[in-house]
Amino acid sequence: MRIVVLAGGIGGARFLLGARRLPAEVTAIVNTGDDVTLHGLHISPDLDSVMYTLGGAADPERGWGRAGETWAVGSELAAYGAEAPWFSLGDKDIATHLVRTRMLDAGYPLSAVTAALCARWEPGITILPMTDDRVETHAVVTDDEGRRAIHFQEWWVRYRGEIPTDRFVFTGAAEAAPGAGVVEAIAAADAIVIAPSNPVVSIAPILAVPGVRDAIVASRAPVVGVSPIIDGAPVRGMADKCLATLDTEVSAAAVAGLYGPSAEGGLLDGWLVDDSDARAAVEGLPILARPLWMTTPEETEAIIRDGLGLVGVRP
Ligand code: GDP
Ligand code: FO1
Ligand code: CA
Repeated sequence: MRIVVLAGGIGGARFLLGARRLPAEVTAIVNTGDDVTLHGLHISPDLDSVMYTLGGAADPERGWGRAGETWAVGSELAAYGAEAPWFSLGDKDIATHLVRTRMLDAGYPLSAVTAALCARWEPGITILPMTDDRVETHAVVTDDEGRRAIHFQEWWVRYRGEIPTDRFVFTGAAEAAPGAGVVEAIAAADAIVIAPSNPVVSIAPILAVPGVRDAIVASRAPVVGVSPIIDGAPVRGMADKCLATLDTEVSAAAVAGLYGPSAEGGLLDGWLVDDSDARAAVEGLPILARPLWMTTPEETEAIIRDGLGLVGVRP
């Protein structure tokens, strides 16, 4: 059995810890809109959160970066007044970005670089960047400096989303192609699962790469999604601030509405909500309520099994 998971960073990574336990070949298609170049280094936060988490090397409290990290290089950069002092780069993490950047500069696509990095971490699943092309999420904001677009990382880390925000744009997405293996994995899937990742800045950029959404709609595999919103609130992160840019309510049903039921040209054949959202309803969409807290990989596996069951797939 082959399962494809659309995933962002920390939420996606925790979800994949459960997916990995299934008797299935799991392929994660991961958002790269968070990618940023700083100090000449190509940084891929969501790919790294997934790779480090599944490799048992992620910092458990932060959810991003490496456990047991040290910060010598970052403090030296700050002492020079180098760019983006608000973005912390750990020493161990920097080694990843050095290898990635060198391989990209040598002409390898990001997908090949990711596979090379994963050879060390043995994540137990296949990790595919959504695209090998450059796509960056930018936030269109208005403040004292007027209306301007800032990089997603500046919006997220520097401003913590606390800045009047019109919308997000996925720069480069319209010209991008699906990453190596992405369309093939979707076409060969027995089930496609949308992780409880941020719908606006983690899943939407993946779907914005031309060809990805079409491949999912064309696939014979059923699609089931898991709500990232529990009891009207994002569990962690800033999905509420992100949803506000789309004038979308912070609710499990509203996120399902963004993806849409397959019966109406959308993606979903089933949607999992938490027990606290048991009254959520979307016309034409089978919904199952059960606890959605990803407390352990075992519990997360049970969530996924229930989701697959809802769309008639038994791994
Ligand atoms: P990021 O890229 O690091 O922001 O991570 P993702 O986009 O993959 O996931 C972030 C989302 O995961 C947040 O919006 C949360 O709502 C969601 N999330 C985190 N923990 C849980 C959980 O235990 N259960 C559910 N259902 N969602 C969660
Ligand atoms: N998140 C922070 O809140 N502060 C940071 O300084 C920071 C640095 C950082 C470096 C590498 C990396 O892979 C991730 C990093 N993150 C940091 C997490 C990242 O900004 C976000 O959580 C995501 O891009 C949202 O998915
Ligand atoms: Ca992300």
